[in-house]
Amino acid sequence: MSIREKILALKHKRNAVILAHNYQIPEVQDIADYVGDSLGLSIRAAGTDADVIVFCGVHFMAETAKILSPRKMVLLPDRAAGCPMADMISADQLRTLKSENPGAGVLCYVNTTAEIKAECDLCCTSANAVRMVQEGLKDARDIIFVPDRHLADYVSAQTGRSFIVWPGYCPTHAMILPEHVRHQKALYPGAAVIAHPECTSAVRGLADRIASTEGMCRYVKESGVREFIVATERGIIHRLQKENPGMTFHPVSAHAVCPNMKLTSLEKILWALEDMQHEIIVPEEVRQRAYASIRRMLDLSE
Ligand code: CIZ
Ligand code: SF4
Repeated sequence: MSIREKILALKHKRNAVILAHNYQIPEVQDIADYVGDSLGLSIRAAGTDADVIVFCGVHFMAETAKILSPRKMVLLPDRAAGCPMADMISADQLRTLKSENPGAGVLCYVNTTAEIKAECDLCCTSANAVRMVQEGLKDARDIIFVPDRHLADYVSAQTGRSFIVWPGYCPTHAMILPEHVRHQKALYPGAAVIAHPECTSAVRGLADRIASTEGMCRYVKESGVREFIVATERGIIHRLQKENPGMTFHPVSAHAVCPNMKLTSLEKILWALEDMQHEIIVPEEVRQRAYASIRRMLDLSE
């Protein structure tokens, strides 16, 4: 049996569902039941009757799935797959920031640990952050927004609100420089530049469209353009190319790679299903508070 066949047989036996983030390697995306962004995947998983969720992504994403599906077993194929941005703020640091700014509304990006979500009023993704600020926190005099200072800067420009920010950032998106965009634009003058809000403002300023990963997948279909320079983690190009075979996608830089997202392989998915590893545990008290901040976001998204 091939490794793919072994995975599919075990998946059936365990009544498991395999989720892959848009930044995963092609083989992993291709074996998944669903490919998407962190929140979309967690919502899909909660809606299935699977007993086991194999989350091919990074730790905070698997935690988000567990927060939404407490009775399902959630497995992360590589225990070391973390998100440096999510790890840039600790719950103690956030509690200190809150005590320094009493009464401020607290908004967290989905790229945070369950413990951080538990300390917040509201969660957001890069796709709905503007709406969360405009609707969810419209009455807040001050807003603490953690942990991504680039996303905060983008949302601030969109909403006209200023935030109490944390100096977190995504190392992968920070590696994308304006000269990379200019270089690719010179090579491919007919291509539209799509950039993730985790990019620096200098890079965002050169983009034709700023969007989350799911937003990018939608935009390329609607834009009427057929060639794109993609300023985010380059793994997404596999999905973009698969869904739009007639179009051309250029990574903004060969180095726009998240090493954590590349830790998952077919072998590790197989081992995860064989040994039921590595199980994500979120203490129930933390989970309930983290769930509340996600629930408020979902209620505002409807
Ligand atoms: O929420 C996600 O999945 C991330 C990290 C990026 C995005 O834009 O989808
Ligand atoms: Fe974290 Fe950036 Fe990797 Fe996403 S691409 S998991 S934000 S380090």
